[in-house]
Amino acid sequence: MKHTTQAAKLRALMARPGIVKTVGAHDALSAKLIEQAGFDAVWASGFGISASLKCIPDGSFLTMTEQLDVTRNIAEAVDIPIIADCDTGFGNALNVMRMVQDYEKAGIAGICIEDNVFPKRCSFYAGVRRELISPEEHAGKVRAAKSAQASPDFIVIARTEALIAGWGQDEALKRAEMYADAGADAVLIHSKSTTFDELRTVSQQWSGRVPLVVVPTIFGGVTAEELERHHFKIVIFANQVIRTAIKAMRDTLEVLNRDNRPDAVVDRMVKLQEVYDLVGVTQMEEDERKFLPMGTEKVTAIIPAAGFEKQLLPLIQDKPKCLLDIKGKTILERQVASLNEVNIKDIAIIRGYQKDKIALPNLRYYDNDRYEETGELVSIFCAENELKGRCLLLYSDIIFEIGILEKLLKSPEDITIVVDQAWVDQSTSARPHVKPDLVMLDTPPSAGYRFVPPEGPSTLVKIGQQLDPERAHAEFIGLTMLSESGTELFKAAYKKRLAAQAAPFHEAPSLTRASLTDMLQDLVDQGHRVACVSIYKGWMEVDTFEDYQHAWAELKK
Ligand code: SPV
Ligand code: MG
Repeated sequence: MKHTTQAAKLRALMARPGIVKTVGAHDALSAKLIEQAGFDAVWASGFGISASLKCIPDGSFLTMTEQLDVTRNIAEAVDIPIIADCDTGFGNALNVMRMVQDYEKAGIAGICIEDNVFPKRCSFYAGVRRELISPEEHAGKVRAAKSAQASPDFIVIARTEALIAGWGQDEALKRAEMYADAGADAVLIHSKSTTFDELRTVSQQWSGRVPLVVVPTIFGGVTAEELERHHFKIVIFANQVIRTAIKAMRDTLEVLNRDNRPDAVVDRMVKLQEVYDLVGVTQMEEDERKFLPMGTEKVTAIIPAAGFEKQLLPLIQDKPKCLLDIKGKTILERQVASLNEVNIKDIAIIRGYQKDKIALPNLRYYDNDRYEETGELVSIFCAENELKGRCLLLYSDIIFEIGILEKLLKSPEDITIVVDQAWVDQSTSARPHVKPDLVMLDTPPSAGYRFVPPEGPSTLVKIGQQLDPERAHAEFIGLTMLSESGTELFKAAYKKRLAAQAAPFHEAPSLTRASLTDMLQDLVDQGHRVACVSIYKGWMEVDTFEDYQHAWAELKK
């Protein structure tokens, strides 16, 4: 169990040579930073927790539950051991027993209790009443604490406030001895002197029977090395982190208030990514991929819609093809509605011909102003910023049933395209103007109306418009899904070709004029698997005037 390990870790730190460097935290985040900075242990500070949790004085105003809750958060956030500041033990010796049980269960390595009367007051508040309980009573609390711990490794530190109360070094040393007698694993003799001199003298007189703990809050000039030379075993830098945090927050607020813009404090802030790293966003993303159902993660849709196709004139005289109206809705509006229906809200579109006409809200726009002399692939890479994570590449002239999209989104493959096997059954003369993107699969489908979707996806062998129709098995419908690594692969393959600039590029005269299908063929030729999800009808494209008429006839409003 983690708490046993934590207490054992603290014991091991105390057993090794050198001083144990401990820093005060007030919450899980500050504890994490302390751990990342390389300190040995965390002090869950009563002063810091009172200030940050409720903005109240360090005066026994927090209940044990409140203090323990924060301390537990701290313990859960880090792997280094926690020493919990437990003030007076939240009551008498019996309360201390329950406290030890609860703190130990929370994974705390050790606790520290002080001999102030309850309610305690922070050692450094000047004008407050200060009384100590009798050393016998505090020794009783120490005995109670030791008797209540479950693991032998759990550490009890006894703290005396005799020097703080002005009762002198003899009283402090006497109390420390009594607490060690009672079984304390270490003693903390607290001092408010502004120099180390007082504690140096005390340490020289200390019997050494248990290790000494020191909190150099007021005599801050002393170094850990010097404390180590005087046989202190644990040093606690108790409240420097919260005090510097307060200063940083103040300074930021002052600048924000003066300049009235967030960028005015940009040099004072960590980048958002640093916060993400601190709190473990990468792990969260990994877990999402591992444990959430496929197809529910964020997908970016990219629609290349730059091209101009003469054969559609005069239909597209004054608008790009994706804005053709079919029964009161443009193709693009229909596509966006379908994408939204499967929860795809990140949609990027690449405009070119009549670009100013495309102005739907909530889309991200990219322009390919060289649309006349470039192909689809160049258009897609105009939106290269969008090519990260899972991506859906979608031709701008197709309308499809939502089920097709749902089926595609479930694909676990890196690169998946949708192919229509109905093509084999359709007479080519029915659509004489069309130049379909034909595909050949590794497993020829069962043809005709006996179509049964194959168990798993088939693998693409060949794709293109110049494929022999006799040998083709299906038609690519213009929907491509890339997984996160599929997207990286797609980008890398394109970059590789860009560097080489071989002409022709598959069916295209050059890479510049290439279609997506040329790149898909290239991926296949490079040995990558392009999976094909098969469908049977349920979609249409608008490539010709006849297609457009057909769409009007077929589509419901
Ligand atoms: C605390 O951090 O709450 C302490 C240490 O008890 S000090 O405030 O320096 O006394
Ligand atoms: Mg305290």
